[in-house]
Parts: sequence; C-alpha cells; structure tokens
Amino acid sequence: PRPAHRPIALIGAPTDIGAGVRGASMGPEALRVAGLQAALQGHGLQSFDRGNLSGPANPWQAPVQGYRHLPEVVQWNQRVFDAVSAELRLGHLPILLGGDHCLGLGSISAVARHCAARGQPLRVLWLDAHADFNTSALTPSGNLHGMPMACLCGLGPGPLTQLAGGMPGGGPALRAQQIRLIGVRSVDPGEKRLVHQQGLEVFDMRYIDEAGMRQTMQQALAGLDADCHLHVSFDVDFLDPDIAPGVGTPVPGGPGYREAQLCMEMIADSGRLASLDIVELNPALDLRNRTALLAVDLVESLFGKSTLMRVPPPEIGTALV
Ligand code: 6HN
Ligand code: MN
Ligand code: MN
Ligand code: MN
Repeated sequence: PRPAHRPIALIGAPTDIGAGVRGASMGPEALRVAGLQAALQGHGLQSFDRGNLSGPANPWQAPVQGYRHLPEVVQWNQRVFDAVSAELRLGHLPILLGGDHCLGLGSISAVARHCAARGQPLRVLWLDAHADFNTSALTPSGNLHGMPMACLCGLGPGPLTQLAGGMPGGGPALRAQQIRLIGVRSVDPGEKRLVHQQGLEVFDMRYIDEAGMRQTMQQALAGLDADCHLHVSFDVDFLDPDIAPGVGTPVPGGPGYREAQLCMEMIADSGRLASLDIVELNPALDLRNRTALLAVDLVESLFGKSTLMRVPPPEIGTALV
C-alpha cells in the first residue's frame, strides 16, 4: 500500500532534555488527550499506541563544553532510534510524539539507516521556525534541540552523529540534498553561515510570503522518486504563535491556519509520507490544549483528511466555462 496507509505506531518520548524551557515532556499525553489516535482511526487508518519510552530525568544543568545534558540526550535518542527502527522493520509508519526536537536525531537516524539498507531514496521535510543547525561552537544556548539537523549532517559529537554505530558506510545520516527546511524565521548568526555553507534548501518565511505556500510545497516536494521515503519532522513552533501558543521557543510570523493546512494537504497528496515526528509541543505553555488540538487537526490533513473528502475544483488558472 501507499506508505500513508500502513498501520501507524504512536511512540511517546516524554522528555524536554534538549530544550531550554521545561514542559515538552508532557507533549505525548497532551496529543493523546487531544484525540490523536481516534482522529487517525476516524479516517480509516489502523494505529497502535505503543505507550511511552522511558529515559533519564532532566537534571537541569548548565552546558558542558557547549552541550547541555549530552549524555542524557544520547540515551533518549538511542531509545527513540531502537523504537522507530523496530516499527519500520514491521512495515509500520512510526509517529514520534515528542518531546523536544533533539529526538528528531534518533528518529531520522533510524529512518536513514532503514532506507540505506534497502537502497531507498529518502527526503526529509523539516517544518520549523528554526534551522536547528547549531554546533557546540556556534550555539547561543547549549540546548541540543537547536542542533539535530547539524548532527544528522555529520556535524556534532560522535555519540550523536554515529548514533547506534552509525551508517553502513560510516558517513552522516543525511546529505544536504535530502533536506528541505520550511517556515524558518529565526536562525543564529553562525548557524546561518553554516546552513549556507552546507547548501541546504531553505524555504524561509520571506520565501513563503513571496511565492505562497502552494509554490513552496511544490518545490519542496519536486523530484520525489516513486519509491521515496518521505519523513516529516514537524516542530510545532513552525506555526504562528497566535494559533499555536504552546511551544517553548515561539517566533512571530509563522504560517497561519490555512497555510499550514495547505502545507499538510500537499504532503498528503504526494502519497509518500512514511514517518513523522511531532515535537516541541509544550502543554505547560498552552491554553486549554488548543495547540495540541491544532496539531492533531493538521496531522489529520497530513494523512489525507481533506483529500478523502474532496471534489476537485477546476485547476487554478483555468477559466470557468
Ligand atoms: N527548536 N537557535 C536556538 C538555539 O538555542 O539553538 C533555538 C533553537 C530552538 C530549537 O525549536 O527545536
Ligand atoms: Mn476530525
Ligand atoms: Mn526544531
Ligand atoms: Mn523550532
């Protein structure tokens, strides 16, 4: 079947170990309370809730050599790696319920290893207000949720770049050409230079303002092979904080409700979505769980809610007769 019709496995990773604000550890439960599993089942998708992974508590310490909580971040990511790998082996579509965005490292490392073993092409869409491309030398905070993209590209500490023994050939989990950053509007100065130097394709908010979400997503999804594995790493701070206040690092000027829906719908239309992270939801900062409810609504669209209901209108630009 199309990957989006595979059985879905929900994996909770209740930690804020990589963040600078506490509370993302409550994200998995808030997504459950918002009805994530029922929403997926309502669209005819089979899903299992695997419950929560466990890992070290947040010791809330200062950075050591540019990293906060590196040993704990490694442990959490190893567990995420193992859990996501197991679901992929079973032919399931894993959804990682974060937790902060440092966990994208374990999730995407597992996906990259799985694809490499099968010779399958992989593309990663990173929906985020931030580039998450810092290194220990560049980071203003030491928070590892600001570094997973760089680590996946091989720039970071060995235990994270070579998670669970690393890729078969010893290289990084991802190459820049496999990545599309979408919604970016807050990048630190050194981080900006590194993103450019690495040649990442960035659809920042300026680009989305000028080109529109439709053209942005057409370009971000262009050239997908028919057997491509598409991974979406959805940092909830991608969304405008006016509609999604429950995040630890809000940045004004993100996509609004309709733009975000279109983004998700166009990903659904590709038919290639095969794994997903939902991260950085912080219920301690939310208002009556509305950010979690919005995330569930958008994830429904990601799995084809609107597509299933849609009577196609005439192509845009086609004159009505
Ligand atoms: N996130 N660039 C900032 C830092 O501390 O490195 C913020 C990172 C936010 C990360 O939202 O996943
Ligand atoms: Mn619904
Ligand atoms: Mn992020
Ligand atoms: Mn972010």
